[in-house]
Amino acid sequence: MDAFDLIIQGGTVATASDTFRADVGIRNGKITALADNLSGATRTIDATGKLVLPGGIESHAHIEQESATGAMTSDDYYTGSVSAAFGGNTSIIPFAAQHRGQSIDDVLDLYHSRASSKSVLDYSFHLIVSDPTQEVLTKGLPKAFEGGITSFKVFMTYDKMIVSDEQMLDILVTAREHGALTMVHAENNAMIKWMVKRLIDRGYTKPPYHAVSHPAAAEAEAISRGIALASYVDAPLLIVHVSSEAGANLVADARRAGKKIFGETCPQYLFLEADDLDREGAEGLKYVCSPPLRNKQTQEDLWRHLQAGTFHLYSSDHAPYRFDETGKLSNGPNPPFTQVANGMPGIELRAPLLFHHGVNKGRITLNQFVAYTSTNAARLFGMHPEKGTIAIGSDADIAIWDPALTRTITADGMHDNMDYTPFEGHSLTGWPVTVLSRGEIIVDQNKLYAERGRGQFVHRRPFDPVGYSSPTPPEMNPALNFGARLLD
Ligand code: DUC
Ligand code: ZN
Ligand code: ZN
Repeated sequence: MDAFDLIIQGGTVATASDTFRADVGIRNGKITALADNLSGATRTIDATGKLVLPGGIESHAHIEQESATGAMTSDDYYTGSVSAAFGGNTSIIPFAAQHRGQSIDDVLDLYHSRASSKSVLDYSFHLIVSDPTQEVLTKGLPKAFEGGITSFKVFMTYDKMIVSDEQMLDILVTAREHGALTMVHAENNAMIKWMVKRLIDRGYTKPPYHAVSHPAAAEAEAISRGIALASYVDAPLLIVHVSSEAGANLVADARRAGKKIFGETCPQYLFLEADDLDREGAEGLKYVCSPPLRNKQTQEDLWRHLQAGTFHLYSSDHAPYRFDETGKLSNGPNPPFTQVANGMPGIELRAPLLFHHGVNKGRITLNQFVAYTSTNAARLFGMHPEKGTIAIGSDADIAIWDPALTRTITADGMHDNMDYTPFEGHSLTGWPVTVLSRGEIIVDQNKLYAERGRGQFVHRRPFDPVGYSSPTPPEMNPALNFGARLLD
């Protein structure tokens, strides 16, 4: 019998820490050898001149998810995962959203059923908690953790999703007790609503006013408050989709102070800008997302923070709504900015954009690229080392990249269920050409080989705070004799 099912020969392997020449031997879906000149396989892939990287882990995507206003994303778990695979990803962690009145059990049953029959990639979910009743805090969330869902998101804005500061403290403490990671959409609801009203009252309804109504100050206030709440109960907190310099500075300050605060930014804040909202006719609606696009200076500020290590994650925030009556135009051909679904697609382009603008332009190293697109997510979300690296014993989740391949982005060339891409016409060098999931070739030379529903649920471990110690005990400790175990 052959020693390996598959050998990837002649490539350059890169992990979050090292770059080296090695063949990769795969057996039973796992990496079993890394060495020069491996032989004895049923099948070989010639990776000469190519990069052999851990498959990407897309940890922020909205797939087959209803928003609070009822809008359904255009991608289901099939098209969303296929698009992710063509972008070099091998795992996805979309959101399972609780809307008020729903039990956590029902939410998870629904999302498990949506994903299991369709996803071509391995998957998990972050739970969105919008209704933290006693039942949810004491039964629903603990059961979700036991079921391998060890992270969830809360919103500090949107009337139908927002949690109060008290509710957020309840969730943070519950998460801390179980070893879960809380994620937060941090924007100040009152500041946004106040400005929205003033704008609409004065007739400012076009897409650019979406950005005006969601100022960086609203993000900074909420990030600052989120950090204060999490620090108060000594719980870890991940600030998702940081879009402003003020927000990034707050994350950096908290990290410098040794707090268990983590940050994420997204391609749209590095590669697009608020001027895109001012495109001809209704085109600007394609660029409405929250937090909104900022300006060129902010792009530079966020790059600086990415280079400096402020952020752990770089995620697409894929939130696909088509440019038709099922999506962006569901309230007519020219809706005011308040009546358009928030979000844009990007799951397929996340990693290629960072490769081109980051690695090729010398802004980040190849190893940082691997960390941002894969390893850090695996670590933060309890999937490492099965996922997120190339090591003996890890799952053979691998993306083989051609660093010299240049392609121009078109909506037609994407594999999602969208009718536009906000990156139309951008030319990028460096693309994944072959993608393996647990040793199985699922994408090769622009062709899909994956069966619908082949993806497996990843039962994630708790968030591991080792190495992220907090320097001071929480101020509230003395008052917590009644429940000290919550903060032990
Ligand atoms: N938050 C997200 O994370 N994505 C889309 C819209 C939003 O508010
Ligand atoms: Zn959000
Ligand atoms: Zn999102």
